Amino acid sequence: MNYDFHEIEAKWQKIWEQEDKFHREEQKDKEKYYMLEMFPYPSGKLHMGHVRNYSIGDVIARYKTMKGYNVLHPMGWDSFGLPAENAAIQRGVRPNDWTVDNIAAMQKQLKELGLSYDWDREITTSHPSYYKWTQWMFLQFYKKGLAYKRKASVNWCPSCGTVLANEQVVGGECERCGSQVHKKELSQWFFKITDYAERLLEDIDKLEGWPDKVKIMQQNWIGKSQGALVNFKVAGSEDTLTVFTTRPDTIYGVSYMALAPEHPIVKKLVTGTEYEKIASEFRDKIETLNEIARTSNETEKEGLFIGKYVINPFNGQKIPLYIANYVLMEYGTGAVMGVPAHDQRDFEFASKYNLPIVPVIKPKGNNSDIDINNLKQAYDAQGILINSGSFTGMENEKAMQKIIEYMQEEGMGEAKTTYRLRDWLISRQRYWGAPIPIVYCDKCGTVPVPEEQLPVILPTDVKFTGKGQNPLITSEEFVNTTCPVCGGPAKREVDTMDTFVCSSFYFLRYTDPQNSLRPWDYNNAKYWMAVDQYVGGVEHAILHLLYSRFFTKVLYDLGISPVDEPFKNLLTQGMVLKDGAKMSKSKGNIVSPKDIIEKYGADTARLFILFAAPPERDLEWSDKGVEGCYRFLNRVWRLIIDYKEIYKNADKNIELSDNDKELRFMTHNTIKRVTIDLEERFNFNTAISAIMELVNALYQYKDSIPSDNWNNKVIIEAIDSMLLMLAPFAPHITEELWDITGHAGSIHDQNWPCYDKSALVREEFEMAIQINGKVKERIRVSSNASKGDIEQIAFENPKIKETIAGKKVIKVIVVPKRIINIVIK
Ligand code: ANZ
Ligand code: ZN
Repeated sequence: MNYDFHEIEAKWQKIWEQEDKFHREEQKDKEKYYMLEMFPYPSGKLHMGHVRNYSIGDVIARYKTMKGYNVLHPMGWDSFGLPAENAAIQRGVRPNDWTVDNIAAMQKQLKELGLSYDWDREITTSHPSYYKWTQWMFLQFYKKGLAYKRKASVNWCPSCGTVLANEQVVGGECERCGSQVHKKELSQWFFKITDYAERLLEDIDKLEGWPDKVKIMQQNWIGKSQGALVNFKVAGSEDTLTVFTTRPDTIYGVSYMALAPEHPIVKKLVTGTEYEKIASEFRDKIETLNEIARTSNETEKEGLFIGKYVINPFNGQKIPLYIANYVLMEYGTGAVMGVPAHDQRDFEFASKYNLPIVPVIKPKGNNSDIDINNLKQAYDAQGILINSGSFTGMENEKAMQKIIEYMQEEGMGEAKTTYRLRDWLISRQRYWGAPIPIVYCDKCGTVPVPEEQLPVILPTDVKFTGKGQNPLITSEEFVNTTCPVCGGPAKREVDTMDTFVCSSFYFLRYTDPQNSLRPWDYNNAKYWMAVDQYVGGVEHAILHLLYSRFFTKVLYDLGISPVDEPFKNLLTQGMVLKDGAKMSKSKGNIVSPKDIIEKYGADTARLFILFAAPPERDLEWSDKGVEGCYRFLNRVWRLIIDYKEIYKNADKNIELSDNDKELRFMTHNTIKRVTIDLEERFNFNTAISAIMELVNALYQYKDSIPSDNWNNKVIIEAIDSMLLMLAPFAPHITEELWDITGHAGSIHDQNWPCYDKSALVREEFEMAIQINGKVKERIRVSSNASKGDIEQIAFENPKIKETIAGKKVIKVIVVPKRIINIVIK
C-alpha cells in the first residue's frame, strides 16, 4: 500500500497557511539568513526550471531555519512585460486582468509544492504599490544626473508602424508580419551605468561566493580597455578625427583610417561630393545588421573609400579615409586607425582593398617562422619596434608608454581607458511597464513629477491595436496633464521602463514590502541585507545581476541601501533536460510539474529534482528516477508505520549491543555527511543518498534482529534524525510522520540534529599477527571490520610485508578478535 500523499500534502499546506508558519519579522537578537530565488515572470504556468530553482531555495531556507537562523524567504512577481500586452492585442484581455489571473494560478502551483515562503511579503511589480517605488527610483537617479535622455535607434517595423523589442526581431524581420525591420532614431531615456563601470568591475573581487564563470562574464561585459585617443587632421580642412586605440605602439604602421558608416562626420565630409550617394547607400545597408553580425570573425570586412585623407601626426603621412562595416559607432570614438600588419581585422581589410601592410614590430630574437615583410596574417604578439622613427629598437610594451607621453606633450592625443559597457537604455515604447514620471511643458521644459504625486498610474482607457507607437498615446486622460511647476498644460512622457528596472531593487523592497512612506525602512534593510544566498538561472548572469549591483551601489551612495553589493553568494542552477535537450514547447519534450505532483506528490517531485544532479549541473529528466524517489518515500512511510510501537516504550534494552552500536554509528555518520553536504557545498544529491543508506540500515536492523532484542532508544534516535534530515527535502511526509510518532510541534521548528563524535569512534580490538605460528606484530582493528578488511590490514602492515617478501603465502586463518595466522613457505 502506498502512502496517501494527496491527503497529507493538502492537510499540511493548509495548516502551515493557517498558522502563517513561514512569516518572519526582524529579530535583533537572532542571526538572520536571507534566502532568495529569482522571482518569476507570471506566465501562468510553472515549468520544471521553476520547480528546480525553488526546490533548491526551499531546502536551503528550511535547513538554515533548523540551524537556528531567522530566515527571510520571500516570493513575488516580475509582472510587467511584453506577453501581457500581446495577450491584449491578440485576445482583447486587459494586461492587468491577464497578469492577475496568471499570478493566482502560479501562486497556487507554488503553494502545492510546499515552498516555505513568507507570503505576507509578496510583491507584484505591476501593482501601483510597487511601481510607485520604481518611479521613485527613477526620480532619484534623475536628480543625481544618472537618468538622461538622448537619441538612440530602435527596431522599427514599418508595416506594423511600431517599435519592436530585440526579441521580436527574428533574423532581421518582424516576428509578427515578417517585414524587414529598420532602425529608427528616437529620443529615449538612459541610466548612466557607465559612471559606475570602474566600481562594478573592481568590486567583482568582493564577490567571493559567486561562481567564477559569472564573474568572468561580468568582467567581459564591462570590458575595460586601456589605450589612447589619437587625433588625425583631415587633409585640406580644419576637421580632426580622433581614434581610440589599445595599441599606440603601432602608430607608424597605420595605413588607413576607418569610420563607422553612421559616424556623424561622414555626412559632412561627403556632402556635395561624388561619394555622397554611395556612402549613404553603404550606411543604409550596414545599419540593418546588428553588432554581432558586424564584428564577427566570419563576416567579410567591407568598406568604402570616401575621397578624403587624414594625416598621421607622427610621420606626417597622408592616409586614405574609409567607412567600414566592422567599425562600431558605439565603441571608442567610432573611428579606427588601421594597422594591417598587427591587427587581423585590419589585415583582412587591407588585403581586400590593396592597402599597404607596414610592419612596425618584429619578434624578439630570431624567429624564422615569421617573415615580417611577407606576412600571411597579422603579427599580434610582442616584440621590438621597427620603422618607428625615434622609437625604433624599443620593446613595444615600453614604447607604448613613451608614445603616449610624447603625444600628450605634443597635444596629439592622450591616454584613455574605455569600457565596452554602454549606458542602460530604459525606455520602452510599451504600455505594460512603469510609466516614466516625467512631464513636458512648453514653458518649463522637462519636469520630473513631484514625489508626492507618485505613482503615475497606468490608464485603462487605452486601445491595443498592435499598430502605432505606444498604446499609452491613445489615452487622452493620461497624456494631457498639467505642469507641476507652472500649472499650465503639459504632456506626459509615454515611455515606460524596462522591466529590468523593477527587478533591480526588489530584493531590498522585500525587507519592508508594505512601507508606503519610503521604499523601505533603512533599519529593516540593514538587518536583512545582503542576500546571503541567491539562486537563479545563468541566463541572468549579466544583465539582471549587473543592473542589481548598479542599483545597489547608487542607492548605497544615496544612503538608501545599507550595503553596496546585494548578493553575497550566488548559485546558478543547471537546466532541466529531457532526452538531452532543454525542455521546451517547440521540442515537445515538456514534463508538466502539475502532472508529476498529481501522480506522485510534491515531496517526490522535489526529492527527484534535488537527487538527480548537483544543483549547478544540468539535470536529465528520468521517469524511472521519479518512480525511484516515490518508492523511497513509501519505504520511509512503511518503515515508520512498522516501527511506530517502539515510541511507546522508548527505554527498553538500555545496554548497547554491537548491532546497536553499528546503528548509532550509521545515524551519526549520516548526520555528519548530510550536514557537510548542505553546509559546505549544497550537494543535495549525495545528502539524499546518505539518508537513503540510513533508511536501509534501519530496515536491516529491523529484519535481522528479533524485536525482543531491539534497543528502542537507538532506533528512535535513528528514525528521528533521519526524518529531521529529510524534512527540508520532503516537508510534508516528514511533518506527518513526525506527528504520527507522537512528537509535539512541527518538525520544521526543530533543531538540526548534531552528531555525537563518540558514536563515530568504533570499538577496537587488539589482534596478534602470527607468521607460521610466531607472533610478529600486534594491530588494532575496528569491531565492525570484516574478515577481508582484517586480512588487508595485516598484509599492508610494513613489518609483515617485509617478513613475507619473496615468500609464498599458503594459508591465512583469522580467529575473530584474537589472531591472524599467516602460513608461508
Ligand atoms: C590600432 C590597433 C593596432 C588596434 C593593433 C588593435 C591592434 P578592445 O581591445 O576590444 O578595446 N577599435 C577601436 N574602436 C573601435 C570601434 N568603434 N569599432 C571597432 N573596432 C574598434 O579593442 C580596441 C581596438 O579595437 C583598438 O585598437 C582599435 O584597433 C579597435 F595592432 O587600434 B586598435
Ligand atoms: Zn510648466
